[in-house]
Amino acid sequence: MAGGVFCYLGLGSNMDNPQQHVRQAISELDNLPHSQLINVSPLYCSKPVGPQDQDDFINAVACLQTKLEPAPLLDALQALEQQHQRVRERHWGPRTLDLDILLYGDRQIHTERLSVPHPFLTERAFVLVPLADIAPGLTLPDGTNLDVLAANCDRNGLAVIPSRL
Ligand code: A4P
Ligand code: MG
Repeated sequence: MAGGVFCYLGLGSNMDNPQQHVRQAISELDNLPHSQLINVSPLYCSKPVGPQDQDDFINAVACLQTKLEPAPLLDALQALEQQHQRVRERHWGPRTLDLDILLYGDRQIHTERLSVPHPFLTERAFVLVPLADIAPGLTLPDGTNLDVLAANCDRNGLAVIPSRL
């Protein structure tokens, strides 16, 4: 597949072997229709943001080039979450797989289902650091420099998981 918009997706899991959920989701993203997986950050271990009575998370960021419009892309990502038996019990609670659209090219989207760029993108080290790994020098749609945000964020114990290779 040639062409399409470069999107950045956040992956997160803190249930039932989180590394396996994230690694499997990466290969599933590679198989999405009208899309091509371009790059993936290392996996990171992060302390939960929000409720603290839950396990640490595994997080990563992937770059996908896609011809899917934002709403069909969200549908496809939510279908993948369902394949991972995701149950929505409480907001920001434990989950087997969370797939967020962080950036969709340089588009700014505000619909009932979608806020892009992701509203908490600039506040979360577990997003900023892996995003800066695979998109150094990126300028966000509001003109902010990603590298500056990533360099200055509170990492709160964020740690890279050594590659299995
Ligand atoms: N939605 C709106 N914008 C987007 C977007 N850009 N990407 C809507 C994806 N979905 C988007 O999401 C609820 C609704 O958000 C969706 O139906 C979609 O229409 P959800 O995944 O069902 O619920 P959620 O994930 O609990 O809520 P939310 O607000 O998406 O939470 P976040 O921002 O995903 O945060 N701590 C660590 N260390 N690592 C984590 O990954 N994740 C969260 C969840 C909290 N704490 C964490 C982590
Ligand atoms: Mg989510």
